[in-house]
Order: sequence, then C-alpha cells, then structure tokens
Amino acid sequence: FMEKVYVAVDIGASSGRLILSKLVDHKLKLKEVHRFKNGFANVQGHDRWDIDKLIAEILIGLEKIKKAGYNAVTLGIDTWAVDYVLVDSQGKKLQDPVSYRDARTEGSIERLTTDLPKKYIYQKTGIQFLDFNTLYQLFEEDKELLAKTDKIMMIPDYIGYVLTGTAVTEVTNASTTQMLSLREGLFDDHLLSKVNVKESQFPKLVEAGTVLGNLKEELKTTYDLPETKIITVATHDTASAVVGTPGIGQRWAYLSSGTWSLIGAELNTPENGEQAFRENYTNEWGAYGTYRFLKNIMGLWIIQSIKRELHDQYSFVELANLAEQEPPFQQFIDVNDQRFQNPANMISEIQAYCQETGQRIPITPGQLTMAVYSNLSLYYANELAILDTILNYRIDSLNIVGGGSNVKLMNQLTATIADVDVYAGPSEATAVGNIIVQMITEGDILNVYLARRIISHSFEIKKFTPEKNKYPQILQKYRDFLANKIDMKG
Ligand code: LRH
Repeated sequence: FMEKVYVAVDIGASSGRLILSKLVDHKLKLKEVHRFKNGFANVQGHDRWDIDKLIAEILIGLEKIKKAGYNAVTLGIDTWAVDYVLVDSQGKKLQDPVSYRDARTEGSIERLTTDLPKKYIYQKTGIQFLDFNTLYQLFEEDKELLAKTDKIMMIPDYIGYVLTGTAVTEVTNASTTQMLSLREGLFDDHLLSKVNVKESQFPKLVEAGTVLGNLKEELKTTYDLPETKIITVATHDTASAVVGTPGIGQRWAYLSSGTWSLIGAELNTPENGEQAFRENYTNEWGAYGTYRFLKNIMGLWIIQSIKRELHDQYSFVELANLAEQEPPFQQFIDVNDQRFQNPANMISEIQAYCQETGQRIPITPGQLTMAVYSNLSLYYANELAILDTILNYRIDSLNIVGGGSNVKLMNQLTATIADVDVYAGPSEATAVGNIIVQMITEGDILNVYLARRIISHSFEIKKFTPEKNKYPQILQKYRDFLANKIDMKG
C-alpha cells in the first residue's frame, strides 16, 4: 500500500509555500514543508518578479519532501493572477515578468477604451476594470518583445511549463486577462487584436483538474527529486481559495483575505448586467464551471506594506495585538483609492489621506493597524450590502479564509457592522483548494460539495456573531463619506 501524498505550491505576492497533504480518516492533514519570500523589485525600468528564484524554491521544497521519505507525489501550482511571461520559439523567457503593480498601466483603461467602450468589453468578458488586467498590460507591452514572442504564458502555466515541458493556459486564471469571452469560453478575437496578439500565442486552454505531466528528467540531474506528477489545478490562487472555502451557511459569501481581499459569491451563471457593471463586479471563472462573482479590495497589502516600512520590527500578530488596544473607527479611509495601490510609502500615504480629509492622523503602529482594520471591515460590510442588491437575496453568512482569517478583531468587526455570521478559516484555504482539485482529479474525492464537508470537519472554523447596536450608524456614515456626502473638515 502506497500512501498518497499531495503537494500544493501556492505563491502569493508576498510569500510562497509548499504544503504537503494527505487524506487520513476522511480528514485533510496539512503540513507546511517549505516557505519563501516573494516580492517585486525594479529591474530594467520596471517592477519585476524573480521567476527563476521562485522555480528554484519549488525544487528546494521538493528536495525536502524527498528527504522526508516521500518518493512519489502529485503536485499543483497556483499563484496570483493577471501577470505573464513572454516566451520565445526556443521555449526561453524573453524577460522577467513585470508585476501588475508596475506603473506602466496607469491610465491604460482610459487609453484603451477611447474607441472600445467599457460596456462592450464588460458584456463580452464580465470582468471588472482593473488597470493591471492582462489586457492593459499587453496594451502597454514593448512591441518589439511582443513580435519576438512565440507564447504568452500566465505565471502558474509558465512554472508548470518549466517543470514539465508542457504548456497550457488554465481557464480560471486566463479569465483574469479580461480577454476571454463569457459566451464562447474562448479568447475573444476582437480584444486580442486590440492589443496585437494572436490566439495562437496562447497555449491551448484547459479546465482546472487536468493532468499536465511528470517532472522533466533533466531537473533530476541537479536536484534530488521525488517522482512528481503535476496536475493543472485552479491555478488562480483566488479560484483555489474559493474551492477551499467550507461554504457554511444557507446563503453564504466568501472573503479570501490575503494580499488582496476578494469578496463575493460563487455562482453557476455569470451576472454581467447593468448593476454589476456599474459596481465593477467581476465574473472570474471558478473550477468546475462556476463563476467567482467578486470585487477586489486592497486588503492586507496595506498592512504588509506598513510592516515592511517598520523594518519588520513587528510580526503580523504583534501588529494585531497593538491594534486591539486602540479604539476602532477613528477615521474613514477609502481603502480602494488608487493611491494605495503602490505608493512610495504607505504610512505617509495614509497619513496624508487623513490630513487632506481633515481627520485624526494615525501615528503609532497600533493606530495605523487599527485604522486599516476598521476601514477594511467597513468596506467589506458595504460590499456585502451591494452584493445583496445585485444578487437580489440577503447573504446570511460570510466565510473568511486565508491569512486574514486569523485576525479575530477584523472578523468580529465585520460580523457586527455587516450583521452577518462570520465563519473564519481555514487560513490555508488556497492550498486546500489546490489539493482538493488534485484529489478530485485523482478520484479520491467525488466533487466539491463533498470536499467542502471534508474541509468543515478537518479544520477549526471559528464563528463570530454580530453584536447588536454596538456601532450605531457607522456603516451609513462610511457610505456617506465614500459618496463625498460628509465633509470631515466641516
Ligand atoms: C490575489 C490575486 C487576485 C488578483 C490579484 C492580481 O492573490 O490573484 O485575485 O486580482 O492577485
């Protein structure tokens, strides 16, 4: 009897990890075997990812797994969305990939949509307008490089290609390009031609849950690796996170809380009508034919940046503890303001924002963290109400997953302001979803419905219930602030 082991490679904007998993007595067991830092740096005029280093870290992690006595594993890869690698006809990358936070796409939406209306693009794709979508990145791409490009590979697809020699374009992540047609399920010719790329430049589209292949033999000459079968999972980290959500509640929504906060519902049919367009909701594709109807919120990126600017003097847990000692709601901040996407200095940006809007300026690490937590919670609550109106039903529970689900303070604030039950955990939902798709592909679990029951029983999920009348009118005041209806200077 050979014990089956699954490995999730989950790489976010700030860190990557390899997580080993087994199914023991109908419960998922997880073990982190390797963790490494990720981040972009300015190279040749652009903020870029060090993709070779990320791949080397995966191989180092696999060596550790072999050393631990596992000789054969299956493995899935998920990463952040929208970014891509340009590959030449020899199969070599032309340059390190540019990060979606690079300044090159500032104003690109306006430039591209002068003669191609937003409404048209939205009706075709159902994807939210974010200036870093692949569509706008390709629009700003170096034309000479594009001419030399044989294949455009999304980040996780490129990693899979380097590891196996086989290239595919997995659909959950491909949907974030804003170039897939909702109706046809294929790249849209018109949108492709707008940015001078051809359909043949993308490897063939595949669904989440297809076998990619085995590790290339030549990698084993440099590394001591186990037999590894790679499965193309839901390669967009957020799609994996949604699969890895327990789905507790009658009418539940999810909040995948990491570098970004992705809040929304899982739908079986897309929702790209007038109201969804106006509210800039997205219909990213989920695993197994679902749609991730959601909104991007700036998320823990703000906290990650503050932590870095404080020279990593405090851990995330320490920052949360300091925040606990401060009162919430001392100032209103539109956390989704573009100015927070990649400021030179996050702390000064927040302080300048409060100064300009005539509000109390957060100074200490605790005050800064509390200001961010308070306003993220307000933003979540506001979006849940918007979701209710678009979907035309009342969401009764919010499943918070990802690293941010460990922040009890935010879970409680969100439950109270939004007046919903919050279920927090698992914090490794992305890795869990990655592994679930592998297990379904291998026939170890039947479907996502059963997988979610397994998830509910495998991890401690904490419930937070709303406190009645704790912060009267706070959400309404925040809405008025966002709509510029209240002037804090007055
Ligand atoms: C989260 C995420 C998100 C995308 C962004 C680029 O890691 O994948 O879903 O919008 O990064």
